[in-house]
Amino acid sequence: MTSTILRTDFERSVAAYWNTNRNDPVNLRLGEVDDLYHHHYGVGPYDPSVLEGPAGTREQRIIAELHRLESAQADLLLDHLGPIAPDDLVLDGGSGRGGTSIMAHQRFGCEVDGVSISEYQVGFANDQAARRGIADRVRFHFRNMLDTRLPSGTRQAIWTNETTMYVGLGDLYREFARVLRFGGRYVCITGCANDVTGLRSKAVSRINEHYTCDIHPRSAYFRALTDNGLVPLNVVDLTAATIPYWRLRAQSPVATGIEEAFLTAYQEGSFHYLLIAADRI
Ligand code: GPP
Ligand code: MG
Repeated sequence: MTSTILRTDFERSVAAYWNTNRNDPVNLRLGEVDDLYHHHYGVGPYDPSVLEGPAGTREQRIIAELHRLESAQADLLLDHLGPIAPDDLVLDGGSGRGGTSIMAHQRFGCEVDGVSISEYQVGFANDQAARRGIADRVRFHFRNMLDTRLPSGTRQAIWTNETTMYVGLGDLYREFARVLRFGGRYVCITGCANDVTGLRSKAVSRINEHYTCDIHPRSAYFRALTDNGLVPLNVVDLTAATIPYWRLRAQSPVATGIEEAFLTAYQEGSFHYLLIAADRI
């Protein structure tokens, strides 16, 4: 069936991955801690005591600690959005199971629209908003972030939390520049390949293969932002801050097998975990 939401074979294969990846303890068991379901990684040091102590509670303590680091990552992203008022509208590009969107509404009281090309994720995230009684303020749509169908110039802020490796950056930032207001803020957290070490390393290629994504080089972000009137304000290298998350995850009962590729890529310097905040001019 042809769809105007899913335009290419690549997008259909990405949607199929997220529509069928429904039994993912690394995300569901973490989300069950406080009903915030994330699809991104974590930052900050972990408490090493979770790996010790009573065996009966160890597993749950590791899960809770991984979840705390993932929520800390989302909080850090929200810290960079600038002032957001309750009557502001914001957009979550690639909203997953809704975690960052719900946190944004809790913090700012703003209205959030999230878009995802996975109908399963959209349904899951809308259920979360309904269960919290905030479905009138936090809405998730089965839409493509390259074509959000939101009115032009209406958003005070937009973020992408580890989703830009699924799209062409030129197309993405053209659309974001359209829907942001003048002076609105865009925040991106992403993993990107290091131009200085060359093209994709083996470890970065393994990550691409694992998630069916296409990790961009660092240079591509700044070129596409500048080309579309998005002027970087803050660039934060979070690589050192995310390594502890991967070390803890590698020792956890929810490890998926991709942990060593991330640790290798970050430690060899072929890959960076970056936050970029930019203003629409
Ligand atoms: C996944 O989060 C995030 C991505 C697939 C994007 C790739 C990110 C990079 C920084 C390269 P997830 O929470 O669904 O992954 P997992 O199931 O492994 O926890
Ligand atoms: Mg995860």
